[in-house]
Amino acid sequence: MRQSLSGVTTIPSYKRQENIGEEKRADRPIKVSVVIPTMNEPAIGRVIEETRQGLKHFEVEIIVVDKSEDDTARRALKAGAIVVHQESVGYGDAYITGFRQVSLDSDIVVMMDGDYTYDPFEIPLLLEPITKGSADIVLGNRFARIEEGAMTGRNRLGNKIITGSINLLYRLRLKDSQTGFRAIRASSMHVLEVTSEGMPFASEMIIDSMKKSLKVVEVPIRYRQRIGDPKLKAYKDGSQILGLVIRMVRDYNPLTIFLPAGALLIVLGTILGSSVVYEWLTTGLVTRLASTVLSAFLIIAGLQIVFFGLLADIILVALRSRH
Ligand SMILES: Nc1nc2c(ncn2[C@@H]2O[C@H](COP(=O)(O)OP(=O)(O)OP(=O)(O)O)[C@@H](O)[C@H]2O)c(=O)[nH]1
Ligand SMILES: [Mg+2]
Repeated sequence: MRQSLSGVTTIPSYKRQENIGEEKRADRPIKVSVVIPTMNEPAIGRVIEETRQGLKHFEVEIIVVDKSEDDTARRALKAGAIVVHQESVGYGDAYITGFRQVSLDSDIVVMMDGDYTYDPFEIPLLLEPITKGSADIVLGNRFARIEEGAMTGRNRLGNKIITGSINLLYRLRLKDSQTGFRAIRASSMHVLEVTSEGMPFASEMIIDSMKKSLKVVEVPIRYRQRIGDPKLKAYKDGSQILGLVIRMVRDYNPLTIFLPAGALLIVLGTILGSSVVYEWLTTGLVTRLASTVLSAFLIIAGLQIVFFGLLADIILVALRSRH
């Protein structure tokens, strides 16, 4: 059986709490676990203090997963967080590590950067759709209230391309797929199987949520300029994220990629070949050898791609029905 993010099996061994929000819990307040990955974050103390204040009506645990060379861990500990040292490296790996530390009686898990870009007082906005029972995963849309200079033009463009691709391929209408401010119903977190160690973690989480039929919603949030140096490497992380999205579509729904790609080649081959056929029909001659060969090649390659997609789809359906 595969391991889920929590480190327990995908079917958790303890009682799942799926009724939160649908049925108000009279016995105890809702417990929120806030997981914060940090790599040299000077604002961490302030982030932790404001998180506690912002969540004063909830039971709270704050888990900092640290990979710093400075005294971030010490400051987080002083501010009252549970601090876990990250053995490996990477944004995704930090969350996988942090999720394993979440208490078994936690109801909702919040993901937040330690750089003060997100407003901890807005955490309740993320919790509301879950407590009301209308979502399993809530994403904070930064573009709703983004401050001047909070995101570079390059990152904004990269986000648009990645979010557009995810929307197109998974039939979603997200505005900000790369947000680091999220809330997840704890029972849903245990179901997710996300393994990306780097920044693609954020995209894989959305894609896996679609596979698991979890309800994902976006809420508007504010986004401020970060305090401290950015860790995101725009080109490297951006291309890794796009690669992941394409691989996941190929593996999960191959027809989405192979059908249009094959159809495109067939259409191009047919357009090119139609002039050759027209010439042959009107004059009885075939004079353009290169066009003839290329047209035949495009049509055959297109058909092969379509058949490959169909075959891959049949194999996937058969494999899924066995699980
Ligand atoms: N533990 C750990 N934390 C990391 C790692 N990489 C990034 N982080 C933290 O993850 C959070 C997100 O990284 P950021 O650099 O803020 O990335 P971003 O939010 O996409 O970019 P900005 O808009 O510049 O903030 C921050 O709190 C970082 O300190 C890592 O390898 N390990
Ligand atoms: Mg950040």
